[in-house]
Amino acid sequence: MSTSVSPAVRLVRGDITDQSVDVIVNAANSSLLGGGGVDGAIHRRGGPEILAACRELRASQYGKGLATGRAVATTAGRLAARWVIHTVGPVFSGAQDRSALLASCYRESLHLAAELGARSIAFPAISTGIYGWPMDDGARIAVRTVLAETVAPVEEVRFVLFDAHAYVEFEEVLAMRG
Ligand code: AR6
Repeated sequence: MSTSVSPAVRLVRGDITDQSVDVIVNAANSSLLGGGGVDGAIHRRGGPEILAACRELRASQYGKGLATGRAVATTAGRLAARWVIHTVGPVFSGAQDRSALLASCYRESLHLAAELGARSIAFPAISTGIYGWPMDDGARIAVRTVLAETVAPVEEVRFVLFDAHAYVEFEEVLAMRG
């Protein structure tokens, strides 16, 4: 009999570019050509190889850019990871429920990581910065989505939270198991 288990979830306070994991997830935009926040930090620290790979993806498969909720992998350049998975979170809207798109970012990234053979993956709190998503709801969607997935060989999912507020929100949600 085989048993299917969700990956172990860990919370870490810090900078995602410091993490030693197989996959670092980037909160990108659909251009895939860089930006601020996590995106800026990953390209700065990871070096030009990542941007070159992104440009190639744009030229070959994503002429119009990567759609919101989707995920795509590149080299991690100089980062201590094997791959960067770029995903495009939704911009928060009070008028329209875009939660399914945010959940899709986590789900697609996890499944792509599993396809690559990754055992560990680090996520930032996608959409909770420049894209304006409230941290409590962003944390709920992130934790629920990850706990609902079975994605062997991924064994560890690390949420890397930049500040104390984000850490506390994720801690609360995780204590309630989503
Ligand atoms: N490590 C971990 N978390 C971080 C880091 C870091 N180095 N830097 C910021 N955060 P954001 P978004 C936190 O804005 O909201 C870019 O321009 C931050 O405090 O990076 O999805 C892209 O190109 C927040 O909680 O991503 C897009 O245009 C969370 O990470 C747009 O921003 C996400 O913040 C995407 O916006």
